[in-house]
Amino acid sequence: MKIILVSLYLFDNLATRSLHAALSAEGHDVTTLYLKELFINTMKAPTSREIALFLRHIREEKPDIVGFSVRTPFIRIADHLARMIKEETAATVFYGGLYPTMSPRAALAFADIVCVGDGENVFIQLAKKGLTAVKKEGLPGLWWKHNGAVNGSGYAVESDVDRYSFYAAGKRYYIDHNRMEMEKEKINNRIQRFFSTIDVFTRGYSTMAGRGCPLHCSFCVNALLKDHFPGLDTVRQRRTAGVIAELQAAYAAQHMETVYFHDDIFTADRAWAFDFMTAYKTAVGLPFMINTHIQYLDYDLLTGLRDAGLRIVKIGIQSGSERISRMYRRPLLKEKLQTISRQCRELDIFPLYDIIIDNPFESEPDKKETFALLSSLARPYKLMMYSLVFFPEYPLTKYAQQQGIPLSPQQPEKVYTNWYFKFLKREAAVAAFWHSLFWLSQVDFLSRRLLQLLSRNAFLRRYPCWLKMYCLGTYVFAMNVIIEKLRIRSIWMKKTVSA
Ligand code: B12
Ligand code: SF4
Repeated sequence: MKIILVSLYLFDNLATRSLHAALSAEGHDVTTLYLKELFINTMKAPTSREIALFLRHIREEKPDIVGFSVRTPFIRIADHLARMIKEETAATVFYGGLYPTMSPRAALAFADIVCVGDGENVFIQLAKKGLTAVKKEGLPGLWWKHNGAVNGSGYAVESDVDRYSFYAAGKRYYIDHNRMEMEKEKINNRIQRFFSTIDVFTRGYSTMAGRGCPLHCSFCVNALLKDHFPGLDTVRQRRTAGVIAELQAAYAAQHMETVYFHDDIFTADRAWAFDFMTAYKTAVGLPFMINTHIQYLDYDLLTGLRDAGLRIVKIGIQSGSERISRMYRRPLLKEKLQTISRQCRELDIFPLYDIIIDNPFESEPDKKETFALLSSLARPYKLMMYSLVFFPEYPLTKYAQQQGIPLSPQQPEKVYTNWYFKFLKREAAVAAFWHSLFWLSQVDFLSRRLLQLLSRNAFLRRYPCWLKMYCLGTYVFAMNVIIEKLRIRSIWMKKTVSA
């Protein structure tokens, strides 16, 4: 069967890579079409030329199925493309990913069929037996519409995540900057890459060593998945040997310089993490990055991971306020965070901290607490600020609706358009003041004393544009970007053992 998989705003999408590998292994003719790359803060809608390139490719290839991987922010773009594909070709449009998993009925407005849950086995069965047969027999996780009524049921869950690899060789096309190329390196824009966070000077390889998260924060899909699908294993960890084999195959083909582990919490299973780091150090030995939460981190883990090649650790803080952290259903553990930040400095591990802003429940004292926490962390670190998005159905969204809180004038528009914090957006003076201070807290060459003085300045609080201009318009911004890039480059370049 001829299949085209579509990834929106994410070259290197792990979901389409896993599906590509699984379907190719079954002998299908699979291509992945990447429409636009993710560049936080600079993403724009596809141009008419990019859409034309996309549609022309689909018309020429004449696939049997076009499978879109859809996350909520990109549903409008997916729907637009799906409508055009159905008008111009005979292909079946198949949606999978978190949007149809959360809202299968809404997803069926434009898709012919949708997948709820993990897609590998569902897609394999569909491609093997054909649509008519699977509709007749039923297939858990496959939903469709017939005469206006929604058919299908259930959630597809892959308990043996070792069965599939994220490494997929095969045909890929990348569309961005009004061009289509078969190699993503040919299409990347150097200026955008310079401003991207971590992969500036290196060839990185993304993967996951497990799926799922032991926590259930109220603004995250993991809370919802656990409510919707009871019995779903909290974390589905892959076996060490499988991950190592994948990385070795990828290295043989791509000679990557770094590895990004995108697991929600890489260190969720401590025993597995120790087992993995020993094997990784000898078999792979490339510098790597992980995401984690400090509840799942300690000095022994950090030391072992550093020895195996850990260079960058992404830690979600989200808020320094106890009250807001309770609302987010997350342990805050301030003192542990302060200790871990010092240990990262001692071990030469570079931390990236995530913070959520624009929460309508947050008051000025909450923001002050966040600033105090950021100011107490050992530098260097990089701060990633994300504007809170109330995704449909999420526990925090339901809570806000119950409380009658006006989410924001742009909601729900923001769900589909605003994927990130824009520094120069219009915001209330108090918010602008504290957000600028958050940003400044990461700048190494501004003393903590100076930051404290700024935070008490009534003039700046009233006219925070001066502070914002200071963040952006002066040498502080430029210097910080340059120092940060040089530092991240030097961190990545420190190899553990030669691979
Ligand atoms: C890793 C990750 C990232 C990485 C991606 C790295 C990479 N190279 O792929 C990075 C950091 C780049 C990233 C970026 C973003 N992310 Co993110 N990310 C995740 C995370 C932690 C895991 C996603 C993942 O890859 N899982 C592994 C794959 C295999 O699982 P999967 O995606 O669910 O795919 C399976 C099924 O859904 C299904 N499936 C998927 N596609 C298809 C297609 C078909 C046809 C079929 C049949 C099945 C199918 O089968 C797949 C295999 O089993 C999730 C949280 C989570 N736990 O899910 C958030 C999450 C997906 N991210 C989210 C967001 C908001 C973003 C950003 C918008 C953030 C931003 N401000 O820019 C961007 C958007 C990027 C994009 N264009 O999609 C949200 C999406 C919310 C929503 N309701 O859709 C999530 C759910 C977190 C949250 N807040 O709840 N992210
Ligand atoms: S720790 Fe991160 S991935 Fe896990 S539930 Fe919370 S926000 Fe989601």
